[in-house]
Amino acid sequence: MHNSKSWLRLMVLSTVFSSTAFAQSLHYEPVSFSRVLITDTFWKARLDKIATATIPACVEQTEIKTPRIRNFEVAAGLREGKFEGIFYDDSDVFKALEAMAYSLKNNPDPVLEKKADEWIDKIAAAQLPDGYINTYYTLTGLDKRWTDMSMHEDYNGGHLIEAAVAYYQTTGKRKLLDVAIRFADHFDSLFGPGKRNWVTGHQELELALVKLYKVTGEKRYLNLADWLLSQRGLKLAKGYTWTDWRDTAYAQDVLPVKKQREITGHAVRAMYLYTGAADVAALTADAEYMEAMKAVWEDVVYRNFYITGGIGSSGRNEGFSVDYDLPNLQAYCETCASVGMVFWNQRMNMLTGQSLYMDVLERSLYNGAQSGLSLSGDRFFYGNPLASFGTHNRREWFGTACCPANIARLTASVGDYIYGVSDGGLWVNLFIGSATSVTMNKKAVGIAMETNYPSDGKITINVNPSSRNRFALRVRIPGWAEGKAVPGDLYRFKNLPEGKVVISVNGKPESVTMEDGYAVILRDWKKGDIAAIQLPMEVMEVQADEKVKQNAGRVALQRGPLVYCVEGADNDFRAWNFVVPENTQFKTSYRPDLLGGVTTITFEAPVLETDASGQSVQTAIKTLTAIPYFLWNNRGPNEMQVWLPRKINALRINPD
Ligand code: FUB
Ligand code: ZN
Repeated sequence: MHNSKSWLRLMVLSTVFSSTAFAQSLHYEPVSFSRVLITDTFWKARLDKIATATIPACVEQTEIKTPRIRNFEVAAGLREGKFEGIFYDDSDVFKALEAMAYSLKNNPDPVLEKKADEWIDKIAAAQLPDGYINTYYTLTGLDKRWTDMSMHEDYNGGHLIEAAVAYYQTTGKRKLLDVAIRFADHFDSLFGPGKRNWVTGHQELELALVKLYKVTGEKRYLNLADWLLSQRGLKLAKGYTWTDWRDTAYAQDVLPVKKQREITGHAVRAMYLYTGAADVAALTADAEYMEAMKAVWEDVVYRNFYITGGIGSSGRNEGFSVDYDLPNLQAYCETCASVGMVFWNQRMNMLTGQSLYMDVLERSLYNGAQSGLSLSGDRFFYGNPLASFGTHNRREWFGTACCPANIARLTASVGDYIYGVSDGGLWVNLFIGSATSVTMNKKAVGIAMETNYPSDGKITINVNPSSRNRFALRVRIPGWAEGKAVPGDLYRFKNLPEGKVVISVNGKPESVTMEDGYAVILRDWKKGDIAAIQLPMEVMEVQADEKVKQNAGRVALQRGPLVYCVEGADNDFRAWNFVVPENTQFKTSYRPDLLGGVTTITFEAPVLETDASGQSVQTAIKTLTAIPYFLWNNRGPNEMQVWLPRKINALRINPD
């Protein structure tokens, strides 16, 4: 890890090498989803499901089965009625719209676009002349608006802005963007230096205002985001109405953001806060934000992080409890919190150029977040436990329905996380079959990545410059490929991988330099060059720090970026009745027939069984099958475990 001095130095250097108007402190600027076409089997299949099942499910719930769109119609005077639902329900409409915007890029669909335009017309019609937009207060009493900081008016507005920016980027249509601008201007007219204080009860507007700044170039929005951050920790928040446990730590409001060093409270609030802070830090080069976020990030990843990339172990506050308290059965791990980890870690990666943040992002993306979505695309987990007695099941929807559209918008926007561009550098952060075109040294360069990752570890990157072009291809080498399970010591691989990372160009081994976890291939690239990377895809046994009591005497399995689990559906409907002794041999095989095509891990293990009468027990050696964790519960409610017992004392024949 870098100490704080080198952290600052990195920031200064990155300022010097910045490549775009908005990248003062960034090592690279990400290539937008709107310029990346996803082509690979893993992600294309998921994007197709988002288009054909997830978004239709969100539309049906939002428009027909729940009153979310009706609230806008009533607020706009298009129908009679009153507000129904929860005060933050508007946000689900906006998040669904944002997901539609991303999805329309990879899956153009005129019918869906028409639906989005219809919603946008209703939203625009519900906006008040002064720019205010919120169906709850419009329909229950405008005299109460902006009086209670916990009532999500600004959170809803933030999601409006995110949707508007995404829809504008995909379609070029401005109508929703203009609604968002009017809302932001309305907020700006009321709050800010010399105006009223506002310590939001749910962060979100900060990161959204930065997006609005980037798309409009209007500096007021960046200043407002910075000001919102600066409001926290000053004991100004007299406007929360929440009670008892919903204290200031819950909303990360104990200390000013720049002084924060520990993770506290509600996980989604925290993730959105630090994402916004990182965005502001990137544009203002504020070293104090950076210091704070680095410390808080370490507190999350070193002590409060699940192997699945999930965070927020406690259902009590939908968030963090005490260090190393990481229960498996009761793990809360809200889908939205993993989505937020992806947001925040991308910003940290861009700010530092260090691959370890992308390693964390990849873990959360492929495991904790994707587990929130069924293979069928229309069932969702709100919490993502790491063990089950067979009582958990994904659901069609929730009263508080933040997670479905959140996983939809993240998955549909996966194109945002793959490539980055800096002066003289093309960054490859994730291994996803895709095509894009970037500008390097003022000349166009076509890029096409091909891979079956995460099923196998071979990645080829076709580089097609319009003419000979000298630049550095910077390919992230995942920590796990070099034997480091996670940054810090919370989880360790039992052994180092036997395979090595191999890099070649045009079939010949290429010598590379390593910089902060990236293999840097600097050369004169010409049309048709192919860089190939082979990552070792061995089954790795993971052990947790002994301070995680819940994982004592247990082991988890990981292959590539995927964490595995044992699910009853593959193992005589039991997942608690076996042990994994030391020196167990693991085999892998690709099963095209299973769960849409999956690489399974099989191993021989002693299994404890009862006879038919249930009165005697016996052991047998059986072949057990493990599947990627994110795929569990696609065959109904089932027993499941990620952390597998080494010893017989942790074994349960019949856990319920
Ligand atoms: O408050 C809005 C959303 O509802 C939060 O982000 C989720 O955690 C859920 O509490
Ligand atoms: Zn959620």
